[in-house]
Amino acid sequence: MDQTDEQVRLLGEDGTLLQHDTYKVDLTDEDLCDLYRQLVVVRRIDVEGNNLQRQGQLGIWAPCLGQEAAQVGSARALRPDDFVFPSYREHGVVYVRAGMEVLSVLGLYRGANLSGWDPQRHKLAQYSIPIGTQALHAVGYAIGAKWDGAEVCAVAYFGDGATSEGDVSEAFNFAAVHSAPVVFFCQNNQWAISVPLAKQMAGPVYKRAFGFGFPGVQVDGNDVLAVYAVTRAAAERARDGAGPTLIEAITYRLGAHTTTDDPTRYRTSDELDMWKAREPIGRYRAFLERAGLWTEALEGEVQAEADRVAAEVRATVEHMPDPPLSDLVDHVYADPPATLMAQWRQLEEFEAQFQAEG
Ligand SMILES: Cc1ncc(C[n+]2csc(CCOP(=O)(O)OP(=O)(O)O)c2C)c(N)n1
Ligand SMILES: [Mg+2]
Repeated sequence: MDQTDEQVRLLGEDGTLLQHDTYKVDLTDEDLCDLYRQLVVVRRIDVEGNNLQRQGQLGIWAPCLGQEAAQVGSARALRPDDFVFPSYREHGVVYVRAGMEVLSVLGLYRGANLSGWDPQRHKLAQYSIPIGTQALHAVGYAIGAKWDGAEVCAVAYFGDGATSEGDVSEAFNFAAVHSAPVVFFCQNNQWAISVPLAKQMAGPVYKRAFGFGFPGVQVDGNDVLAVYAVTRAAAERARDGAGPTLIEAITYRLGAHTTTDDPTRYRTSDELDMWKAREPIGRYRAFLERAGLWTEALEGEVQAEADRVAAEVRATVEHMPDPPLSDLVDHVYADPPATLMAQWRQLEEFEAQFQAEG
């Protein structure tokens, strides 16, 4: 992977399969169809997340609408023993890696758990809300794995806005100096809440890697096959001991930043329409049709699976119990300080009043 100005693409916007000298599609027909299922199911989970928030069942939701190919393609390229460090929008990564463990993500956004999954179970760290911090976590993990002689890589997912944080640059530098087996996966969705790309940077993200001493590659993030191929190569490179890679996946956040945000206040409908026309699932379906793999039967199976998952999401989320109040103070300190315990006792007394009132 040499420095290049080229954006890697394997699918034309009409679904035509493109030839590439370095990156090839080597998935079986079955895998190609399964990829479609995952894209459709992830979009459906995301739609349910939005709906459940609007119905008062979730406190907030961060939609991944439009970013399904970047997430599903990259996550599918990893091995079970690689370790993933997501930000807060990677529902597609979670679904591919951990299946219905994605329910824990909805629980997190409901306020019903504290990102309650065991990171070791699926080699998947908890969501990271402080922007960019997980890039450093991934590098630390990768350096440790290298010292242990483990043939695995760590993958850090972050956004375009995160690259304005010192943590991400520090992570790049540490990874380069230690030749850490890490893949930096930047989903450049053009916006950091209401801040457009042009106000964050004057050059493309992937080129920064060369300044730190490792390769960067830009990929069409709405092309699931290109994302898969580029991520697989970067992960193999890392596991082979050749060090980090920065992948910049060019995509677009079709939804709001979160359900608390109104993007009509800061971006034009023309821009949105342009990106809607480039959304990843229609393009991939067009590819399957051209390849003779799309059938009514496949569509029926995929939609039935999406319906089943959506029903499970709704039924589970609506019945998630409230967490115990003590979650506010548990898990914070091994030895809680007296001031915190005093506040906790005050809160208990306050709550007890209402219990007495029934
Ligand atoms: C350290 C830190 N600073 C500020 C915020 C508030 N914040 C939440 S999301 C966000 C924008 C992030 O944009 P980007 O990295 O492009 O990710 P995207 O939301 O587009 O996926 C900001 C500034 C935060 N969560 N953490
Ligand atoms: Mg962004």
